[in-house]
Amino acid sequence: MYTLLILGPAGSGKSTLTRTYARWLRTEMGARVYTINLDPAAEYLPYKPDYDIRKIIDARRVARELGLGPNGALVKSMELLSERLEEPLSHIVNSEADYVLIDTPGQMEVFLFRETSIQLVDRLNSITSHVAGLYIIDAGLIANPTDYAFQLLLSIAVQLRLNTDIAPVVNKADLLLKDEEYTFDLWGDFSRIRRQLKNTHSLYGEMLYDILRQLRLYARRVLVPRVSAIRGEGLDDLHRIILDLQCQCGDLS
Ligand SMILES: Nc1nc2c(ncn2[C@@H]2O[C@H](COP(=O)(O)OP(=O)(O)OP(=O)(O)O)[C@@H](O)[C@H]2O)c(=O)[nH]1
Ligand SMILES: [Mg+2]
Repeated sequence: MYTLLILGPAGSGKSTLTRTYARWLRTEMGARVYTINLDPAAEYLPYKPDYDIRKIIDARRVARELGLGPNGALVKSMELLSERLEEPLSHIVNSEADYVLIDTPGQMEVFLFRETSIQLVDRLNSITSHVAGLYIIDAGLIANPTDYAFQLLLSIAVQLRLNTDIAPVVNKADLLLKDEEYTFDLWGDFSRIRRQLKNTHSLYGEMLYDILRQLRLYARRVLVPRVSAIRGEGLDDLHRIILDLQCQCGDLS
């Protein structure tokens, strides 16, 4: 049983990718897939999850009952999730699925910065054979090299935080221009971005320049797949990278 956490900033396409990749795994791979919505504040989901946390924790109800604002309610919901983690976990065990896709909360920081995310990963590691994550980068947010570098930096930060392999994935590839300047090969892109940063002569540029040098050493994946969750494109490449994450051979090509 391979568990995949779908992580990323608000609106990057986590839920749409959960829907599309689950469908692809079922139809193309004949895999048994179990989808989980872990966002207690989700108003609308583009798919029907097999397990929905809102059945036991609904952020809007928490807000009403405790007189909290939207963020306060989400924080409280995460505390409640920590207490009731065994419930979704028992469903995962019983599902006997090949792949478990966990669609995480839109407010990424509320999930990541709290103990809940660490507890979840620890428990998933004890009940499933492999746990990894995707960090979804919104193609609409990488118009310039520093923005792209910053997103890659965040994906490493998430990897550090969760102590789990995380692969960055660019979603909404349908929004990328045809003459896109990135190669989506980290080695090539890092070198190019660093060259550009070096010429900016700003403290920010210099910092990022140095950080990128380190980043090259720690990036778990070299190739960044580009997908369009809405069009269902790029899923073969995505799947290959997800399988590679399982490989313990250390080959990052
Ligand atoms: N153009 C384009 N839009 C997309 C793609 N994937 C998702 N979207 C759109 O991006 C918006 C957000 O998609 P969601 O799947 O809800 O994103 P999310 O990360 O789950 O959002 P939150 O959970 O609210 O943080 C929706 O309007 C989607 O239709 C894509 O591949 N291409
Ligand atoms: Mg979502």
